[in-house]
Amino acid sequence: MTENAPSLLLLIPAYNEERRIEPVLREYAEYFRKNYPGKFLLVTVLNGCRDNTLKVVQSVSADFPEVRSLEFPAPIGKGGALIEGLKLAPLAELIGYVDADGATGPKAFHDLVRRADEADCVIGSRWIEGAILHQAQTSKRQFASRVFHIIVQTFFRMNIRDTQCGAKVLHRAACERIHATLCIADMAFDINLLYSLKRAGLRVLEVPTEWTDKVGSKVTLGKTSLTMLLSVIRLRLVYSPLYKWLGPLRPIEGWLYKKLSAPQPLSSRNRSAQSHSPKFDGLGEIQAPRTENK
Ligand SMILES: Nc1nc2c(ncn2[C@@H]2O[C@H](COP(=O)(O)OP(=O)(O)O)[C@@H](O)[C@H]2O)c(=O)[nH]1
Ligand SMILES: [Mg+2]
Repeated sequence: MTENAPSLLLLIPAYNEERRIEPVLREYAEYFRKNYPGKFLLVTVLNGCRDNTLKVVQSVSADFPEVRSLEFPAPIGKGGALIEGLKLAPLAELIGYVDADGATGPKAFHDLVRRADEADCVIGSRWIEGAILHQAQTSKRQFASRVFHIIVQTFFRMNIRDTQCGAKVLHRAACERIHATLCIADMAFDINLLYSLKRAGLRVLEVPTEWTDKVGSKVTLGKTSLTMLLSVIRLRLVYSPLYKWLGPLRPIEGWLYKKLSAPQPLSSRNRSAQSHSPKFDGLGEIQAPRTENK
């Protein structure tokens, strides 16, 4: 990495993370201060937290001004939070995200950033040679994620071994090019992002990463898996010629997400509604995403 390292915006979606997030933010801020020669900004994207996550983030911001927060009152989900966070893309040349629990450490994330000039988007992978995995997931969870992987490969043919690793980094131009196609608000957001990149003809590079499973996961096997399944089926249909005939089924879709207590996918109607007055602790008004392609 040269002195002219690209400016970097790191997003951390967080929901009720008061117990896990503080050491992660401090570790990232310290690491990137010491080891990253370019500009670095870390924005946590919170929504509907019922605990003190915001206060915890603010206490870290007091020590590290490069740590900021964006807060939405509505339950917009991890995907919804990232869709909003990615609107900050004009602030940096590279935009990435990781989980709030530190499953991807700062060095592992930096390793993805170092490879950024090889692709439009670089993603951490736990399932290719060279990955280091400190796995503590139950066998049920491992089984569910393998089944999900097979479904995703069958539907989307992306040939990506690990779509769900929470660490990804993309170039601003790639982000701006696909942003309008992002709509999945739940944990299947990553599929939406990767498939949009593929459809836009952009290159995704999978890089082996180091990953440590953490306790306190927000994933509940039943509801989260069903929601993700519903979202990938929906996404597949959105891109099929059948979609225009499925209008009458839309209320059922809405009902299913409601039953699963899951955030609704964004339509062109609620895309703008969702953006209502987020609180941004930091750089003033959020700039709208630029839509022009580079
Ligand atoms: N903003 C936001 N973040 C969420 C939501 N649900 C989960 N997350 C975040 O998504 C990330 C991944 O969640 P986690 O529980 O670690 O999932 P796991 O690692 O797959 O077990 C964490 O940073 C969570 O705080 C949500 O509804 N809103
Ligand atoms: Mg996690």
